[in-house]
Amino acid sequence: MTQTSFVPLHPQPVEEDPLELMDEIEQLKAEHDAVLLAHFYVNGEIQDIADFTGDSLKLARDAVTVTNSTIVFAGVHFMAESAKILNPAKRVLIPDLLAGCSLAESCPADKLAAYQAELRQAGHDFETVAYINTSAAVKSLCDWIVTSGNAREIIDRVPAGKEILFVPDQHLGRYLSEVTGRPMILWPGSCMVHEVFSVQDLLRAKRNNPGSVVLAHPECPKPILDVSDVVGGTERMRKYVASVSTPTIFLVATEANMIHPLSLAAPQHTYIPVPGIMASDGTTCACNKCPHMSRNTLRAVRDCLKTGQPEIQWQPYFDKAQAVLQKSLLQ
Ligand code: CIZ
Repeated sequence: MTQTSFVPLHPQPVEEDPLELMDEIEQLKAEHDAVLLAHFYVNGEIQDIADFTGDSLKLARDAVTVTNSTIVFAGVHFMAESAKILNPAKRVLIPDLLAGCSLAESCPADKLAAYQAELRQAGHDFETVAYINTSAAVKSLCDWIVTSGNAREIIDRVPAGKEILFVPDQHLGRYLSEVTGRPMILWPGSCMVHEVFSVQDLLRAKRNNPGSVVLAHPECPKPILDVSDVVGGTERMRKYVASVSTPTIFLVATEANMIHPLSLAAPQHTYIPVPGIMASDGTTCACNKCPHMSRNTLRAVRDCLKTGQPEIQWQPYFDKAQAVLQKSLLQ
């Protein structure tokens, strides 16, 4: 009988010890004068070894305070791009260049420019407010940039006589229009993670967890927000749970990795990711995990520090985007 050796169809990457990877990252950071920034939506193990964690607003503000020559941004592309735009002299690395964003993809710069021209032609006198989840090319076409953390404050700065074109998240725009009382023309984009929550499952979860409190991100559609108790971005969620001392069950309608910083900020509570409780076999469903954020692995962080790639390169439209980002996030 001939001996055949087993060849896997797709070679699997060799498992690496997470603790060794963490040590290697620490060493490479020191060697390359690098600092690691991690968004609340990346894997907890990366948040644990980061120098700074937070939402886009906090991380953009942290990035301008660092003295290191290299910034590694564990997040998605538009976040690393914003860090580069605000720190042109620094080298900005992103662990995986393919870490994109469904919202940013829903609003290409050429389509936005055409729509703005159409609106002007039709006599609209407006300013364009973009959610930070947009490409730098889109930011360069806008008057203001908002994050979930500063949106109300920025919308108050848009002159009262102007209409507002809000891009790209229709749900966040609708919510902001309601809370600020400013009518808005909405771009029809949405986030693939926040779109998947089901009202039925959320109501069932509330019934199964008497006394629970629902935290929802304003990127969720209105029917979810209508049955939620606290609506806010990730930093607001974190501050909210920390302000409650009585152990509480929180049902969390946002990216599932957010449970990590919430548990660190207020370990006395129980956190249940909203879609997780609806899986019929009792396991956690992964549909509330952003596939782009998940590209940030310890191995990818290590490799980008080791090779200096992928690096965010300065683009001609960054100059215009810089002025908008600075006035919106730093002033
Ligand atoms: O602002 C951010 O970082 C995003 C995208 C969401 C949030 O609420 O933190």
